[in-house]
Amino acid sequence: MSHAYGPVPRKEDARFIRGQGTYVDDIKLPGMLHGAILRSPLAHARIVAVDANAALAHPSVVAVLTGEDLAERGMAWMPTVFGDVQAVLATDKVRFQGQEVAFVVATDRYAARDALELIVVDYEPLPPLIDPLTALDPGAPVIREDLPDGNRVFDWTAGDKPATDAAFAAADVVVGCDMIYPRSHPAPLETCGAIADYDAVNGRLTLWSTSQAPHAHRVMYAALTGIPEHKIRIVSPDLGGGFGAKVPIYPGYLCAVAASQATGRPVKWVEDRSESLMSTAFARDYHMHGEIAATADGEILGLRARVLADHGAFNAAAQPSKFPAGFFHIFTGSYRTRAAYCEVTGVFTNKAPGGVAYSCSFRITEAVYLVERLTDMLARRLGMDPAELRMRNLLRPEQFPYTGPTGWQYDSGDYPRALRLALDMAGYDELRREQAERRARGEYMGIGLSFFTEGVGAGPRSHMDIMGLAMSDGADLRVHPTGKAVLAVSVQTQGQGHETTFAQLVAEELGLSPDDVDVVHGDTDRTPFGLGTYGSRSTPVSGAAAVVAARKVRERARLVAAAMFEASPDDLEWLDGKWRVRGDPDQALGIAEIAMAAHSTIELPTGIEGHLDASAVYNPPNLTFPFGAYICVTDVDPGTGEVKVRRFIAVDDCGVRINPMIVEGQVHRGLADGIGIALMQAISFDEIGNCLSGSFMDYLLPTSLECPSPELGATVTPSPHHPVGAKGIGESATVGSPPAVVNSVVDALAPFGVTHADMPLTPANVWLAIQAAGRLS
Ligand code: MCN
Ligand code: CUM
Repeated sequence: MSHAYGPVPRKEDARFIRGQGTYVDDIKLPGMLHGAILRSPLAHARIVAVDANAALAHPSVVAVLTGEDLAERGMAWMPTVFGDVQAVLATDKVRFQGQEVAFVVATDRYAARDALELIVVDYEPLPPLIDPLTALDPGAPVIREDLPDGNRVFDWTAGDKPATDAAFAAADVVVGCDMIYPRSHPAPLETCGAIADYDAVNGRLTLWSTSQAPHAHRVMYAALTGIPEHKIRIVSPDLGGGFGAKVPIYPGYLCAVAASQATGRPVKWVEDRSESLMSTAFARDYHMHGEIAATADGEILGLRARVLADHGAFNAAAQPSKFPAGFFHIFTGSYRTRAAYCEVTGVFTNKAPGGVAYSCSFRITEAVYLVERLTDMLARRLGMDPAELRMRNLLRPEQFPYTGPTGWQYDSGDYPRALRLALDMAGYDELRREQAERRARGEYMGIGLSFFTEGVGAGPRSHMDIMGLAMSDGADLRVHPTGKAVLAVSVQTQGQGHETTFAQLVAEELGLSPDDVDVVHGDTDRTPFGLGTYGSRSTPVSGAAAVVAARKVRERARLVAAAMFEASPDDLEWLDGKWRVRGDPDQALGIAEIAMAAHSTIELPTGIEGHLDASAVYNPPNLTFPFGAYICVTDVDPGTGEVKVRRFIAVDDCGVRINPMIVEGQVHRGLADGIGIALMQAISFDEIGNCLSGSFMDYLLPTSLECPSPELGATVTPSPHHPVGAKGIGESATVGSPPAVVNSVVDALAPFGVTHADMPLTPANVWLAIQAAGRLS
C-alpha cells in the first residue's frame, strides 16, 4: 500500500502565508474601471425617479447604470439559484435596506464611491414588513406584486402526519418549545467581487469572480446576458473564505458585466464589509415550534415541527430545487423514532435575500438545533441525564443502512461509540460532580451535549438539481510522460485545502507522491463541468470523481504494463503502488514508467490509443452521513450574563480521513462558527427594517479569546458507497456545535428555572432569560 493519505502539509499554504495568493481584488487589468453601487436607505419604497445627471458630470465618472438602463438590455432582473427572480438594479420598488439601485463606473474606486452621493433618487416610502410572523396576515404589505401568492414563498411538508399524531397520542410525555435560529451571516474575510472584461470584437466575456460554483454561474450568465456559454469564461481565483456566501450570483457581478459591455473596458466591483453584511446571502432565520413525544422511561416516540422561514425579499436560497426547506426534514436527527412530521412555510419580508449559507448543510443546522434542544428539554422533564437519554435512543450500528421516518437513508454509523468516546474524553461523570459542587457554592457551570447527523454530498442526480442542473461533478486527469499528473475538477476551494487533498486522492490511487499531482480548479475554460463546492459535497462527489478517473488511469496502465511485461493483464496485480506480475513481485512497473511507455513507440495493446489520461463524471448514489458527538463546558456569570466556553470536546466521524490535519482544521473552524452563532452573532433589524448589524462592531466574530482550544476525537465509519469511504466534514462542526453551547448555557442556568433561551446568548439575553424565568436562585 502506498500512503498518500495523512497529515500532509497544505500545498496552498506556501503562497497564502507569504501573502502571494491572488484574490479577485489583486487582479488589475489595463484600462480597468471601478464600479460602486448605490443602495437603498429604505426597506420598502416605490422608486419615483432616479436622476444621475450630476453623477455623470463628475470628471472621473465614465458611466452610470440605473434599473432602466438594465431593463433596456433585458438585465434588470436576474434568476436566483432557487428559480425565483431578483432585481439587479431596482426599477419599480426597493424591497430591503441595502438593495441595489444604481451602479457608478469611474476611473478609480474612490471617485465611484464619491459620485454615489450625487445621484438623486426620489423614493415614495411604503409600509415595511419586517416581522415574518405577520407576513401572511390579511392586510400585510405586499412585497412581491410580481408573484401570485402574496408574501407566501412556499408551503412544504414531510413525514407522516397521522402516524405522528398517533405516536404523540400514545406518549407519556410531550415537550414542546418555540425557538428561533436567528439570521446570521457567513462573513468571509474576503468580501464578494468581480471583474468583468467583455471583448466586443470576439463576443467573449471573461469574468473573474468570487464563486464557489463557476460552472453553474456560467449557465446563469449565459441565460441572462445572451452571450453563448462557450464564449463565457468564469475564473474564480483564490478565495478568502466563502462559507456559502459565494454560492449565489449577486447584482454587483451583473452590473460589472453590463458596465463592461457599455464602456468597452474591464470593470471591477468589490463590495465593502457593510455591503457584504447587509446585502449578500444571509443564513438561517428559522422560527420553529418543535415537539417531542416519549415514554415515561425516555424512549422517543415522535417528533413534530412547524417552521416559519424568513426568506427576505427574493427567494435566493441556494439548495436543491425539490427541497424548498433544504434538508430540514432530517430533523429526527440521530435517534430512532416511530414517526415524524414537519411543516415549513416560507415567507417574503423586507430583508436581504438568501437563507442558505454559513455552513448550513442545506438547513440541517436548523434541524439539528431543534432536535438537540428538544432532547435536552425532554431529559430535564424526565429527570434523566441528557447523555443517558441520548444513548438510549441513538440509532444502533446494526440498524444501518437506516431509513428514517421522513425518507432519508443514512448510509453508515456507529453512534454509541462516538458518544462514549466524547463522554470519556470529557470525563463526564467527574464534570457532573464538579458541577454539583460548584452549584453548592453558587457557581454556574454548564455541561451541554449534542449529537448530530448530517447528510452531505448532494446529490443523486435522480432527485437533486440546482436550476435544473443535476448535481454531479466531473474530473479530468492527465498523466504526463514522466508520470506527473494534473487533475482538473469542477469544485472550488475557498480555504478547504483541495489542492492538497485532491492530489492525495489521486496519488493514493496511482502510487504517486501528492507533490506529483497538481490540482486545477476555478476556471471554466480549464475544468470539466460540475456544480461546485457547497453542502460539503467536494469530497463526496468531486473527490469520488477524481478517484474514479484515477482508477481508469490505473486500468489503462495495467494494459500497457501487460504489454511491457509480455504478460496477460489478468496476470498482473496492483500492489504497493505498482503493477506487478503475480507470483513474481520483483517484476514491477510504476505509473511513471508506464506513462513514459504509453507515450513511446512501443506497440500498444488494443484499446489504448496513446496516453493514460482519463475522465469521469460522478453521480453519487446517496448522500454521505457524517456524524459527531459534542460536549461543551461553560461557566456563566448570572450577574453579568457573561458566558465563558471553558472546554469543547468534539468527536467527529467523517468516514475515511484523507488528510486528518485538514479535517481537524475544518472542525476547529466550525466550532468557532458555532460559538459565534450561539453566543454573539445575529443580523437584526429595527421595526422599519434598518439593518443593525452592518459592521464587525455589531456583528461579532469570535476570536481565540472566546474559543477554547478544542479537544478533538475521531471515529472512522466508512461510507459504504463512496469509492474510498470518505464522508464530508466541511460543515459538521458548524452544524453540531450551536446546540451544545446553548444546551450548556441552559444547563448552567437550570437552578434559575431557565428551560430555553434563544440565540445569540449575549450577556444581555442571558440576563433577560434569568429574569424571565423568575426563580432567582
Ligand atoms: N476531507 C478529508 N477527509 C474527509 C473529508 C474531507 O480529508 N473524510 C478534506 C477534504 O478533502 C477537503 C476538506 O476536508 O480538503 C473539506 O472537505 P468537504 O467536507 O468535502 O467540504 P468541501 O470541500 O466541499 O467544502 C465545503 C464546506 C462548506 S459547504 C463550507 S460552507 C465551508 C467549509 O467547507 N466553507 C469554508 N469549510 C471552509 N473552510 C474554509 N477554510 N473556508 C471556507 O469558506
Ligand atoms: Cu450552506 S454554506 Mo456551504 O454549503 O457553501
